[in-house]
Amino acid sequence: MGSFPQTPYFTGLNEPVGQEVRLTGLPVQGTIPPEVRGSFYRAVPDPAFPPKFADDHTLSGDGMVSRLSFNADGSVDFAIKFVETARHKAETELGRARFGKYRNPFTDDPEMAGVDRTVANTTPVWHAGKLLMAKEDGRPYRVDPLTLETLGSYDFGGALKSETMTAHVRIDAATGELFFYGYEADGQASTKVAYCVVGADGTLSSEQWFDAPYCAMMHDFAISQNYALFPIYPTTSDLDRLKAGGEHWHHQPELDSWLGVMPRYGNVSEIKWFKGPKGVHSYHMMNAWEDADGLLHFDACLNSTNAFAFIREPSGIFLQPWEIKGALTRWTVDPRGPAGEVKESEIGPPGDFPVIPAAKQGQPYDLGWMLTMNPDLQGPPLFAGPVGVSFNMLARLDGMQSAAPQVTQALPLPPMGGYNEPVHVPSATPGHAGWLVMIVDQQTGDNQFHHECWIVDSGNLGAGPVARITIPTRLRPQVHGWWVPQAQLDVLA
Ligand code: V55
Ligand code: FE
Repeated sequence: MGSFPQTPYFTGLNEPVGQEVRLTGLPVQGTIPPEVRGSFYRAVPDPAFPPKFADDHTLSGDGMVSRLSFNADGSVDFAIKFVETARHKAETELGRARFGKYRNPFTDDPEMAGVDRTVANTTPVWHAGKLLMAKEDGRPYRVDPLTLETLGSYDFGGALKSETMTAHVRIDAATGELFFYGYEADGQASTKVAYCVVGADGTLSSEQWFDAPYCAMMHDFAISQNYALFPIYPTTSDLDRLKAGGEHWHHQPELDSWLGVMPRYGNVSEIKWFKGPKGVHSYHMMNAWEDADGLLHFDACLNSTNAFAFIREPSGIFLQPWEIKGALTRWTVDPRGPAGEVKESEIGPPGDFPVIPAAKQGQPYDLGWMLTMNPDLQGPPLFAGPVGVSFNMLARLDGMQSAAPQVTQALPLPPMGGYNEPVHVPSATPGHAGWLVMIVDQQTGDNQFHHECWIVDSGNLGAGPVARITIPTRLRPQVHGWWVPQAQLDVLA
């Protein structure tokens, strides 16, 4: 067995851990609000074996599912376990990597042909009493939410035709329906996109396929009360490049971006494609919503190019981090009129990992939170994650329905500190905006890190965490998380 490449994607906080851990009764400082009762699930990529290619990166890591359980008696337990994907099993059998480059099956060991190569490493999705570990290049794996045992690849009881399901789903809180899509739905570099609706009971009730304007990395989408919105940014794939052993993604700054809009219960033939600016890219949307005049607003963490250097550089784009412009950006369209261009306005800071209350999904909303960089940091940031640097400031935005939302509160971290994406836990107290729960990483020395889970009053960020739970084991950066209230787990037991 070789060793891990000594690149930023495999060293420092990104150094592989690969240990399954279970810890009970974690040390708690402060007071855990009684409303924070349930489980915080996290998806953590962690390569079990050194990659076949030295230029591999953090998106290829084997999915681990982690659970922080906030128990009725105020204690907190921690567990992390590999998702036992077909790929992880095949590699564990020989004790080495058998799959090649990120999303390029033509670089795999020949005997792996036809073996599911997804690593299920991006989002733990909770819906209809099932926990699915999702990654956009394949179907999700279902895991037991209590034991974290892997139950197998999941296709909605045989109903799903698409070969892929996004890691970014949207749930309408009022109807309980799950909306998702899968892109490259019938194979590598395909333009086919499957748009799916799942009832509150978990039944896949609709799957319709359409063609994207080109094969793009469709990482996230949005719903509003009446529409489904599919953004297309010019990070593109190409079958000939894949067959030649190249990268799955190149960013093409000369191409237009697009926003596809259709009635969310309509027919895919009704999609209207609104044109956006050339070359831009977003990983995550904060929300989409309709105003009183029927205009449709689409709020995304937009960047001037793809945020990942390992996608830009093979595309021939060489930029310093400070040359990349970003802002929470609103695209407004009239979904009833002819498809034209989006109307664009900057409405917030640069950054990513937008969070809103689950109840506001697809609805007009007032509040949002996101991660950003502290412009006044007095020291080095924390080097970690796929971008290379962790976000070090949590920001709250107010007035999201206005033309000029404002950052009203912020919680910066000290030098060499970084946030993982928060989850929002609602509060039953009228007027209380709820809690944010997240892992905070702090570098304390040369290759030494301290990890805590923080609970922050989402209406009083400046006060700092109301509770800090130490996680006394080495953690790798998370991608996304999900909050499941205790009552929804109690019915399973
Ligand atoms: C992202 C993450 C992925 C992936 C594609 O954060 C995009 C964005 C963890 O895997 O495969
Ligand atoms: Fe994501």
